[in-house]
Formats: sequence, C-alpha cells, structure tokens
Amino acid sequence: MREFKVVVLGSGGVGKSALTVQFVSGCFMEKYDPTIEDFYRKEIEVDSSPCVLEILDTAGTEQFASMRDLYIKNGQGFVVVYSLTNHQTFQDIKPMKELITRVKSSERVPILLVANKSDLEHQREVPTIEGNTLAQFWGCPFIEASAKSKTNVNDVFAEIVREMNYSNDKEKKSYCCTVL
Ligand SMILES: Nc1nc2c(ncn2[C@@H]2O[C@H](COP(=O)(O)OP(=O)(O)O)[C@@H](O)[C@H]2O)c(=O)[nH]1
Ligand SMILES: [Mg+2]
Repeated sequence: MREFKVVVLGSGGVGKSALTVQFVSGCFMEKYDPTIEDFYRKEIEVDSSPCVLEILDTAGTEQFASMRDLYIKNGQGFVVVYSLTNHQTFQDIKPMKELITRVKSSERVPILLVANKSDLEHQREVPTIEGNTLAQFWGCPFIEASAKSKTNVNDVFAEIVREMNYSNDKEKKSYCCTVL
C-alpha cells in the first residue's frame, strides 16, 4: 500500500492538533497540549485507492530552523493551516510556500491551504476570497474546514493525497521521458 508523509503547519492555536485528531480519531478535543508534536497514522481510501498517511502534527519547533527544515525535508505533502477567526495567523503562513519550496528544492511540492474554524462564522476575520487568492498565487487547492463541526476534515486529507498522487505521476512521466 502506498504510504505518504504529511506535515501539518501553521501558527499556534489555529487547530492543527484538533484537525489531525478529528481526522485520526473522529473526536474534537477542546483542549490539546500546544507543545505536543506527534506522528499519527491512518489508513484512508481516496478515489478508490487505499493508502496510509503518516501525519506529523507540528507544535512550534519552528523556532529551531534546523528542526523545521528537517521535517519539511522528510515530508511529502504539506497542509498549511490558518484560523479564519484570526487574521494574524493568515499573515503568518504567507512565507510558508517559499520556505517549503526552498527546503525541498522543488517548485512543485504538494501543498494544501486550509482555513480552519469555519463554524465560527460570526468571528470571521479572513474572507474566503483572501484564502482563495493566496491559494491561487501558490498554485494549490484551498479548503475551509472546521475541526469542531467536522466540516471538510476528511476532504483536507483526501485532497492532500490527490496532490501527492498528482506530483508522483508527474515525476514518473518526466522520468520516463528522460529514459526514452
Ligand atoms: N470553534 C472551533 N475551535 C477550534 C477548532 N479547531 C480548534 N479549535 C480550538 O482552538 C484551540 C487551539 O486548537 P489546537 O488544535 O490546540 O491548535 P494548534 O496549536 O494549531 O494545534 C483549542 O481551544 C481548540 O478547541 C474549530 O474548528 N472550531
Ligand atoms: Mg497542537
């Protein structure tokens, strides 16, 4: 079975752990230790193909650039999360695409932009169009989700699998071209 390494990135408090735990265990935790950085495994089926995801829920080791670079190097797909109730968290992730492409030394890295906390519509600070515009600029898909109400949580992980499949296929094709 294919196995994919996914890294969940974003500022503290945006819901990286809540999204990951909701996806892996199907429950919403009100409080999750913000310092816990852990791997989770889950098998899913995407477009009729089963695969295993190894998900790294990061927790602010970004202060140590070498640590951050290491998990970016090891990751194959990146779920970049901000909270739509906090505009600062949207600003925070803007340099992320450049950082990932630099560390991976590749322009075509599978990335998905996620606006979390869509259940808190009345506290929204980041309009959908802003997320969409950034995703277009990055050339990646964009999803608004809620770890609390479970909205689009499975889609987040299915979509990053599709992005990883897509870039794998492209790599294979260009390899075949080189061989031929
Ligand atoms: N209303 C709401 N709260 C959320 C959602 N996701 C996370 N939270 C809350 O936001 C806070 C931070 O979540 P956490 O997963 O620990 O964020 P992390 O630091 O990015 O891992 C917690 O109090 C969560 O209960 C969501 O989708 N909706
Ligand atoms: Mg966390």
